[in-house]
Amino acid sequence: MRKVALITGITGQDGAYLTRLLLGKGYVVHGIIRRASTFNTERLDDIYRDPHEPEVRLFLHYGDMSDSTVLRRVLRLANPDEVYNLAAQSHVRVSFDQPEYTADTVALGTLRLLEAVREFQQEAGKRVKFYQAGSSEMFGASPPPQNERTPFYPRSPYAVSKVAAHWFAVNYREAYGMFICNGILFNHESPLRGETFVTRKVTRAVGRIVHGLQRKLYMGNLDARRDWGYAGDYVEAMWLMLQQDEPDDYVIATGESHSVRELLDVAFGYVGLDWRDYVEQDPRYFRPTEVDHLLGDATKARKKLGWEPKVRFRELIQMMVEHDLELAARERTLREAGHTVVLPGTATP
Ligand code: NDP
Ligand code: GDR
Repeated sequence: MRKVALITGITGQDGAYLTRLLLGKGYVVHGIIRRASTFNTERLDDIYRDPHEPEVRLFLHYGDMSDSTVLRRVLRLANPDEVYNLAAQSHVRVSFDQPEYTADTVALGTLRLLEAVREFQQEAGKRVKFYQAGSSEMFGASPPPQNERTPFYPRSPYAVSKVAAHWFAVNYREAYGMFICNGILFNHESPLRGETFVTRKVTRAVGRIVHGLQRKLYMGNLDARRDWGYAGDYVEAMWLMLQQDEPDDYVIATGESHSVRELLDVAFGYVGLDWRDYVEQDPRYFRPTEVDHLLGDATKARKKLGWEPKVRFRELIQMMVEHDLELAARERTLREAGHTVVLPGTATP
């Protein structure tokens, strides 16, 4: 019998990598997607097949973390062995603009799903393993290095909501004996990273500057330090957590931190440019309360899960720059052929 997984947030960066990983392991994968007026399945398009075809193992269902009736219905329909809760309004800066919505999706959304899974387990008479996508943002102002014993000190509506989701998950594990793991993942990036997160914003700009499509890059705080890893490595840790005999919480990180300035050095340096000629600061990209330094200690994951990051910072940024150089080259070709190219995120604040 094939294992069945249900993924919320399947259209996001991690959803796309996790889906590929699970399909590769023989799983049937169900995902919840939001209805939007434009297509939002771009990251899945190359692996999605018409469900009428034989042997299809990826199924998408409309739903939203704010709608518990749909969560219940999709659980019954999918009948999963594992649930990965990745859905979130995941942008820290945006969470200051949309605090209530962020809390609804991230904190209450998790509670709705936990409650739906609890009921589903009783109805179906089976145990479902649950992964909760926690974040290093929960540590916030707690000094580095951070591990599973570091106190949470969240610094944004997003981070506060993730802390609430974390404790909902712990409480459901303790109260109902559910198999729930909190992954506390530090920043992880890839060529599929959303274009308003700092790594991708920089690598996208490098590609466009090289191809003469952009002159300036407006940024926020260049002094912040983050522990940046590769999304492909991190989704493997999610899966490993659910393959253990006992549920537990794990920090997933590389153990190396770099400043945004160093990120600029590596990304622009890769194409022989000096970022100081292009980057300007714009106050709208600063956060009312910033997280200065995140640096994870993933010793527990290494010992218990046998997990280690394979891709390091420089290699990761180079992989992203190479991808975005190619993307910009295609954009230039289209423009030169007289096509109107509308960039995703052009109107994003
Ligand atoms: P993305 O922002 O790329 O993806 C978020 C996903 O959640 C998208 O599929 C999005 O749908 C979906 N979503 C947003 N709001 C709702 C909603 N109300 N109902 C249903 N789905 C919704 O995030 P990542 O893939 O990078 O991250 C995955 C998870 O891991 C998130 O919970 C994030 O907070 C957390 N995390 C991420 C880290 C990282 O560095 N990437 C680090 C630590 C934690 P749509 O495509 O329609 O917008
Ligand atoms: P973060 O990621 O807030 O850590 O959350 P992001 O890439 O947005 O910011 C990282 C750091 O870079 C600084 N910064 C800028 N950030 C953005 N987005 N745009 C800029 O122009 C800019 N200039 C400087 C930020 O101030 C910050 O210090 C990510 C998300 O994926 C969360 O969902 C996840 O939980 C955490 O990582 C771990």
